[in-house]
Amino acid sequence: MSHDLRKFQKASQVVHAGQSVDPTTGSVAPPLYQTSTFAFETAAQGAARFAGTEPGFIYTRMGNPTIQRLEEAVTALEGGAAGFATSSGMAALNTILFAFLKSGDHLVGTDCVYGPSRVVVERDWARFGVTSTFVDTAKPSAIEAAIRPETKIVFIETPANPTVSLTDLAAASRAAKSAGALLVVDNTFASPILQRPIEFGADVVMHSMTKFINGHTDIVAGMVVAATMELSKKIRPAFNYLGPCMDPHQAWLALRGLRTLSLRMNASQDNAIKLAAFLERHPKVEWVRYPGLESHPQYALAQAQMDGPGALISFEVKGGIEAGRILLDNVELMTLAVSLGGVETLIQHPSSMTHAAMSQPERIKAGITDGLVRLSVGCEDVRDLIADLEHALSLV
Ligand code: LCS
Repeated sequence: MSHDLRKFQKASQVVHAGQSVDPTTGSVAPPLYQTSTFAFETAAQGAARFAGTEPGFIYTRMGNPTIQRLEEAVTALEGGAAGFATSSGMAALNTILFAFLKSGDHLVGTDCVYGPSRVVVERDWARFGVTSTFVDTAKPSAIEAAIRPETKIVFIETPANPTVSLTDLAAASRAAKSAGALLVVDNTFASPILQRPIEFGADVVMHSMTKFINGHTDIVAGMVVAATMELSKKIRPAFNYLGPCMDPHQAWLALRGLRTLSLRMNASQDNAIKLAAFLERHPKVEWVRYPGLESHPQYALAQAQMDGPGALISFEVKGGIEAGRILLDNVELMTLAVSLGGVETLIQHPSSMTHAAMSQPERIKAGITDGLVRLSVGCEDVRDLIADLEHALSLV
């Protein structure tokens, strides 16, 4: 059986969440149940499992012991009631929307979410009659103003991708609850090490586990965590019928990655704090946005709702997009690639890459300027990272 995790510190929790010694072999590492289906002992047992009157596995799309360990681990870290591991972060988001929305419903969202998270709502869910309003949720009054009688979901990302602007979780929860809507929070940037939205009233938390939770840039994965069993019961049929499940091997890798989440997050964050300060002092840098800098407009909120400012920095080089290109083309240790939250430092240009599918006016309104550069700080020695940026900036 898993330990009662709540009495332990976060670093201990990530090592032990969902972990138990295999009772048949004593294996300390989790067994990999690479199977699509599970045999029933009798026809009556199969029928009972389908009827839900007897616990047990049926078919991997609906549940698998390796995947379940990962679901239990992330659910425990988030303080939720039940989790659903998905093949990607986008699968996690679409599972939530599939579970809770129907034609005629409305969603209020953070304007600077991960580009495809917004595009799929505005373009694809719109084809099924779902309307949406994306606003600057850094202002709680903007959420209240956008809510309509038919609003069913308030969807926020905090810190947001790529601007690292924050949304007040407790205020967003109050606004959603007063309208009878669910608060859905994308917690990818913070991970449960730094922020647990359910503590502030979130109903559903989602992750792209491709990022910090797995942390090794070798799988794509997602997770949905429901705050209550009642909400979980609504997600379960959507999950079973939409079919966004992950593969057991993917779950096994994500579990292995999860064990070092606290170590990696702390190392990356320590580096990010130093890099943000370096960038802020650099004469060729126009502006820096990082929740750990006092210059961040929501520095106080970061201190109140997060256990640390994280490892994502956005900034702009003087000279805008052209200067930014020179920087991106001249880093050596850092890798020019999208994605984030891995052990290696990644640098990318959101307006031509991750957020290119948004229109330029929408990007600008959401604070994603053409020259914005996003840095996902990894676990290298910070002296090497600073030297890399120093050299690339000297060529601008
Ligand atoms: N939510 C956030 C905050 C994300 O950053 C991403 C991916 C997703 C959801 C989607 O997750 P996926 O399906 O990729 O696992 N963000 C990416 C990024 O910033 N660069 O490449 C992918």
